[in-house]
Amino acid sequence: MLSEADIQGHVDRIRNHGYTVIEAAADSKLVEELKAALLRIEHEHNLGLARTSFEGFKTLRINNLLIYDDLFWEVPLHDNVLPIVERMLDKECLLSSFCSLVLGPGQEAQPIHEDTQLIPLPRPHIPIVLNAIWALSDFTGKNGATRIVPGSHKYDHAPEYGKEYEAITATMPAGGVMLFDSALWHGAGANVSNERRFAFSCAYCWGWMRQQENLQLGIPRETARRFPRRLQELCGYSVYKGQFGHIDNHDPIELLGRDRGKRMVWEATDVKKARVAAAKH
Ligand SMILES: O=C(O)CCC(=O)C(=O)O
Repeated sequence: MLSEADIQGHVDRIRNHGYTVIEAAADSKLVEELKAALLRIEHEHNLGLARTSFEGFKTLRINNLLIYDDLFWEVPLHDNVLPIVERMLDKECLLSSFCSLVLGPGQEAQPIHEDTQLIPLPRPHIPIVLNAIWALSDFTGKNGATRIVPGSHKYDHAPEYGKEYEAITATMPAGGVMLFDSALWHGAGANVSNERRFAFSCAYCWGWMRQQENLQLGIPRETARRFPRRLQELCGYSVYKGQFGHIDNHDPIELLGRDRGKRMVWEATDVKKARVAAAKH
């Protein structure tokens, strides 16, 4: 469990350097179980390798992970990560995407990029997406640990696609999580080892943004009904500031059988006014 000082320390490092590493965020039991679940799903669903150079021809990416195993629900909600995200964005943040990143031996280095570089905002800008790379294997210089360019989240431009940049390698033992501002220049390293590098990418964005994965349509309603409420909210069954995301003035969480959700801002304003007036009499 993170202390107040831990949370602030991580936030400061992300603001200053663009990234932080949460050592031993996940214990070894959870890491082994998550890895086993990935292997089981890969075989049960006969999932194959990615088909683009960006995603990696020798990389297994399983998108929309929450539909495959209830164990994965723990990842976006994890106590050692989510409080830092909520402090940097706010408590109405959303899960943007959640996928596996399993780099096979022989996988070439991924081009250096920003995750949000296609969004036409002038740079530098406030953090809009935070990406948590979960190491489920020891991340080493040989098996493709993520490469990062510290401080690049403050640059006024995005990297040129395919160009080589000086980068450091984010090595960490399994169980570690590197949490970074998605404007940080980064990319998976080359896997020149004989083993697969297991990882997750679990990205969060503001509640006023479009999520990278369409989780409301991609996750069957019956699956989302079984999620803990916080995960339902993270997946978009929520309204930002009582305004963005409503359905006919209702909070979409009600679609999942929950009691009345958040009031819309216009209704909440009247309720507050009435309360103040009543208190005066
Ligand atoms: O696998 C990694 O280490 C990073 C992957 C990544 O940055 C991406 O696919 O956008």
